[in-house]
Amino acid sequence: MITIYSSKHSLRNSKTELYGGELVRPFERPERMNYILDEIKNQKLGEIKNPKEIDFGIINKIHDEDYINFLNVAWNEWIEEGFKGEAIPNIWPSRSMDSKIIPNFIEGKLGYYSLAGETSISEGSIEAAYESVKVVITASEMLQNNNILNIFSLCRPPGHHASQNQFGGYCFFNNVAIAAEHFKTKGAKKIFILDVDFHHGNGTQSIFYDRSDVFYASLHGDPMYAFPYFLGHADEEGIGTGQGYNKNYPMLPGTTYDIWSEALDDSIKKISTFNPEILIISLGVDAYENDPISFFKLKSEDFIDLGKRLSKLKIPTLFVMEGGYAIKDIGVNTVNTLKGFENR
Ligand code: SP5
Ligand code: ZN
Repeated sequence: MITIYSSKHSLRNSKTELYGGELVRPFERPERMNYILDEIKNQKLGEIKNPKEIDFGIINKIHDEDYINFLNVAWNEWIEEGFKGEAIPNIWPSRSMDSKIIPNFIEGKLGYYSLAGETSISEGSIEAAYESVKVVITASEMLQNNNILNIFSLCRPPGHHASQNQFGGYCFFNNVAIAAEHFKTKGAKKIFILDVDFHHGNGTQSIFYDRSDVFYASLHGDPMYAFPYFLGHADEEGIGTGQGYNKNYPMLPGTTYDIWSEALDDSIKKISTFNPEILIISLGVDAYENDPISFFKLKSEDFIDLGKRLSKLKIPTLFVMEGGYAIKDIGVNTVNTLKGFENR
């Protein structure tokens, strides 16, 4: 399997994450990529290629123009203000003051355009987010043009929490959503996005919630107990034309592979029935038993089985990296999934 990867992900190197009342080094850190690259070589997954230049206009099909403009200027506005730390939102248009008026001052804008406060914006963060889009579009084009059955888009930063107009959960641009839109502009009629990251992909769900051409299904920690807390319940099934094209499998703390794989098998039935031209996997490996911020109990060998089950569908598949924070094991867990898929 070919991997698309850019070393420029390292431009995203924020020093702070608001966690447990402290500012800690972010769980989502550049070294994650080293462990994955090492394991790709170790298990001889295949070639690693650089992304090509792309037309970033595709981002506008998913994200609002004012949101993109905000991301482009946020860091500069923050430092021009003389703030010493990284840009962390600290106020939101929450339920009791649900204003649609966008403030002028950077602090207000950060709150308006964020859905969580753990993701600091730092110098280079948004450049890295653009690079991540380059990676996913390059991979998508290769999958579609070269008539291959699978490809790995080693994206960083991740994307599935980013909505039309909000960042958070370590995400700025929604890479899988942009890829799905790209496939559509190139003629695909139906795309299925299966999200196996431990966290619910609230951004991806929200982007496609009213659409029947992109089916979104997610296996994740029950939002009663897990980030992003405010989306991802089982009764969220889509709206309007999109009714019936969204499927959530929230699962409880301590969930092991026997339970998790039942949800997986159900989602695989949905994929078969929907019969998409392209399958996109939001591949986070934070369902792993030793992940520091998650509560599922998947073992490294379970990821091989995950890949194997997905491969039985025989649909051209784009794997896109999302989360996974048990740093030393994320390489094994990621490549196990991909190898399991290849050795169908
Ligand atoms: C892409 C991705 O996986 N994003 C995840 C973002 C999660 N950020 C919030 C983390 C809060 C963790 N709280 C867990 C406490 C239990 N130890
Ligand atoms: Zn996650």
